[in-house]
Amino acid sequence: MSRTFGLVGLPNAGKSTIFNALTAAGAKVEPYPFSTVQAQKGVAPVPDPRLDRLHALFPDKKKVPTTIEVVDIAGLVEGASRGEGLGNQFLADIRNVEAILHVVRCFEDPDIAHPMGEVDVRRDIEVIEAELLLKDLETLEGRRERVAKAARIGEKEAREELALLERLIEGVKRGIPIRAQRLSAEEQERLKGLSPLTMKPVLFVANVGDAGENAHSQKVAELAKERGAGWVVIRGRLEMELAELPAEERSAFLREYGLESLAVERLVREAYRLLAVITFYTFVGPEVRAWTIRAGTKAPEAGAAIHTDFRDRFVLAEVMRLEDLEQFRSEKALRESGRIVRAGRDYIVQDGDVIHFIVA
Ligand SMILES: Nc1nc2c(ncn2[C@@H]2O[C@H](COP(=O)(O)OP(=O)(O)OP(=O)(O)O)[C@@H](O)[C@H]2O)c(=O)[nH]1
Ligand SMILES: [Mg+2]
Repeated sequence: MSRTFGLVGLPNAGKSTIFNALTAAGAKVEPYPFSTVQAQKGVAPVPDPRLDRLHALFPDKKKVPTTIEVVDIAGLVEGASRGEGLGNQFLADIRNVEAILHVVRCFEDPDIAHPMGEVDVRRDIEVIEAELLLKDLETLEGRRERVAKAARIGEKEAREELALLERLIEGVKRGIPIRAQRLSAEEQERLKGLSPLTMKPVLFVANVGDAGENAHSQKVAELAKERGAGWVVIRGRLEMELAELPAEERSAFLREYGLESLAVERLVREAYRLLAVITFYTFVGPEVRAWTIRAGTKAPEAGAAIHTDFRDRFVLAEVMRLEDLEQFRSEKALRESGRIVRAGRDYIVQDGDVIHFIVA
C-alpha cells in the first residue's frame, strides 16, 4: 500500500520541481505562478539500502521497492481559504493526502516572481499555515452547527463531540494547529471523517538553489524546530535534472561531487518517518521485495500487505535478519544453524525483518 504525501506551498516555491525530482514524471515547471492548476499524482520508489543488500544475495530476482504516492498541489496564496488565487480547489487535494510536504522557497531569482515580492521564510510559511487554519476553522464550525442540534436533544455522543469541537475551535482561533493540540487516540479517530488539514503531519522542504544551504534554509530549520517538525534541504532544480538522467550517469555525478545520495532520498525517508511506518522484506518467488506497514503491526496483518488472504490463512512467519542472511549466504545454512525465528500470530513485525509467511 502506497502512502500519500501532498506538496503544499506558495506559487513558484518549486513544488512541481520537487515533484519531478521525486517521481521523474516530467510535470510542467514554469517561471510563472499557478502553473499547476490540476493536482497531479506520481509514484516515487523508496530508495532502500537494505533492499539493495538483500537483492545482492539474490541477483537473479527482480528488485521491487515500496513506493510513495506524491501529489503536486496547486499553489496557495493569502486568502485561498476564501477563494483567492486558485481558491478552494486545493482543499480537497490536501484532504486526501496523509501528510503534508510544505515546500518553502529558499532561492533568490529575479526572473521568478515571488507572490509577495521577495523571499521571507517566516512570513511565507505563516501565510500557508494561516490558510490551512482558516479552512479548518470553517470545517470545525460547520460541523459544530450540525452536532449542536443533536447535542441539544441530549445525545451523549453528540455532546462529547461538541465539547471536543469547542476545544479545537478555541485552539485554532489562537493559531494552534490541531496536530499540536493534545488529542487522545480516540479523539483522533473521531476526527478522521472531517480530516482537518492541520491535523496532518508536516515535513518542511527547503528548496535551495544549486549552491546548497543558505540563510533562508537555516530559517526553515529554525522554524521547523520551533514547531517540533522535521525538515529537509533540497536543491530542487538540480535534483530534478538528475532524476532525468540514466542511473549510471546519476551515480557518476554523485561520485564526482562526493555525495552519498540525493536529497530526494532523504526526503522520502523522512516522509516515511512522519507516518511511523516500517519496512519488511520478502524474497519468495521471482522477486526480492520491500513492504510498508505501520509500526506495531502483528504478523498476520503484515502478511495481508502481500495478499489479503494471508491474514486468515496465516500459520506462522519465519523471520530472518538481513545480517544473518549475509553471513550464512543461504536460507538453508541459516535454517541449519537455527537462526530462523518461527513467529506466531502475536509477533509484532520489526523494521528490517526478512519474512517467509507460511500459510494454510
Ligand atoms: N533559480 C532557481 N529556480 C528554481 C529553483 N527551483 C525551482 N526553480 C524555478 O522556479 C520556477 C517555479 O517552479 P515550479 O516547480 O513550477 O513551482 P511551483 O511551486 O510548482 O509553482 P505553482 O505550480 O505555480 O504553484 C520554475 O521556473 C523553476 O525552474 C532553484 O533552486 N533555483
Ligand atoms: Mg507547480
